[in-house]
Amino acid sequence: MKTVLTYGTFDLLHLGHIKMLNRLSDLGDRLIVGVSTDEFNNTKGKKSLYSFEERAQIVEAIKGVHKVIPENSWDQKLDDIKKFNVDIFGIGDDWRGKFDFLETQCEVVYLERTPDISTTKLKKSLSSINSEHIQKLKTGLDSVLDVVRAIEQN
Ligand code: C2G
Repeated sequence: MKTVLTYGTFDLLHLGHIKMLNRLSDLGDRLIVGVSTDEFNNTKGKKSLYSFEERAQIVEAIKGVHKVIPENSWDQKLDDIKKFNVDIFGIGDDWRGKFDFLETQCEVVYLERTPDISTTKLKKSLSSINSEHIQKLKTGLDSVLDVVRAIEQN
């Protein structure tokens, strides 16, 4: 039984997260994911839209994920590796080199991040949608509905 371990915030789950988790899952027989708690996110300078509980449930629902644990601190990795008898620690290559010290306990792999997608970008796009945009969309949809109704009546 080869166990893989990773950590992350996984806010606004997107294809970059999914591809990473699937690739990590393919490296072994079970994948354990440490999801950053809201408090730990603060130390990472991150504010999630979804709470820890919500992010944990979402990650838990992913097929290749065997187990979700809370990530409360930078220092828990070695204990988790021993506790879960981890064979491979994996994470995105944006962290390359940062976790080499774990090599005393298990294999460490850095996998390429998916380009051009991030929670930050998603948040930015969502925040640019304002009530004016929504009104324009609604007006446009109303016009389409008028046309559909006119066609139906003929
Ligand atoms: N990721 C990716 N491609 C993206 C975005 C993220 O492959 N476009 C990967 C990251 O490299 C990471 C995982 O998805 O392996 C989770 O990313 P984040 O939620 O941003 O987590 P992060 O802030 O990197 O937290 O102790 C480690 C930290 O908790 C890692």
